Amino acid sequence: MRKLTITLFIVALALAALSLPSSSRVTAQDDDQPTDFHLRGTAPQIIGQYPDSFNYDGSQVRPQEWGFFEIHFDAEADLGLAIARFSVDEHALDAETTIEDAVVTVIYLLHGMADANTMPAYWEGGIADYLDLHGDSGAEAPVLPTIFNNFGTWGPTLVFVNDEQYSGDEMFMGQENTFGLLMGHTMWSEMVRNPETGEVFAADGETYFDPAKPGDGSVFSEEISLLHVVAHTETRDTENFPPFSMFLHVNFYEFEEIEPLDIEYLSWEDMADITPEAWEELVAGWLELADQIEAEVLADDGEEAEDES
Ligand SMILES: [Cu+2]
Repeated sequence: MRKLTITLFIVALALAALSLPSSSRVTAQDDDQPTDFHLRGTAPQIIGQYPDSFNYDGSQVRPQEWGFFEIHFDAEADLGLAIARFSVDEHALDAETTIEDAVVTVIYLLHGMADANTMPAYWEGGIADYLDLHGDSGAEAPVLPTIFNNFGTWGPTLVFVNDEQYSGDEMFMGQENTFGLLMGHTMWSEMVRNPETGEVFAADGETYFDPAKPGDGSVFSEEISLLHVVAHTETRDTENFPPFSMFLHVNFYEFEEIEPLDIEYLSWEDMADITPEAWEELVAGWLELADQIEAEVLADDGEEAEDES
């Protein structure tokens, strides 16, 4: 398996080196492209559940009643805050936990790693912008076809099911996991799935994508129109795909640009000597912000429903 992974990686690198930029894609940073992102996604669909959170045939892609993914990212400074919250009808989170009629909240509080030297170069410090990921891009696991993204992020997250934290592993990024952090990843991507059926196709557009063939994929549309929420543990579970004990994967299909937040973003320096009291206050603040956004989103939904009737 290890040998296969290394071979795939070398093949991916070779392909990445050979590939020429296609006309409709931006492969290098233009000076006039924004590096500041303020977005609110809605229309959530949960992608699969334990033991398959990519579900290429779409059979376990389930739209949820309501939800939002609000993003405030500064890709230059690698600072920002993003909060997702969505209703869940029924969902197998891990081998032992199925949640029902719940509300899940995911908070992306920091980006990258405490020691900047230990992260992959393609993370660009934690918030990368205008880049290909997955497939044969040579960046990220080939769990999806190669897709172009306006941004991709990596870093710690907090997950709550209703008011209760779903704590991660005992260790996180090589340190004692005092705050119950999980590993987070987000992307703002091309429409890699058929938004109606949830399917992800190989290059022929007919057979389903197979991660064993990372270069053989296609996208439903090249429009940047899909926001991804990912949070997972570091503990391995080879019964699960991807092989972590918990892997949460949610897509948001509608989005609008919004105003920046008037807050100071958390930095790794702040985090290094944070007190338990300060941490509690921060978490309470993020959850309060989530409540405010939820109220706005539900009020908007109510207005739309009224317009339709
Ligand atoms: Cu990704």
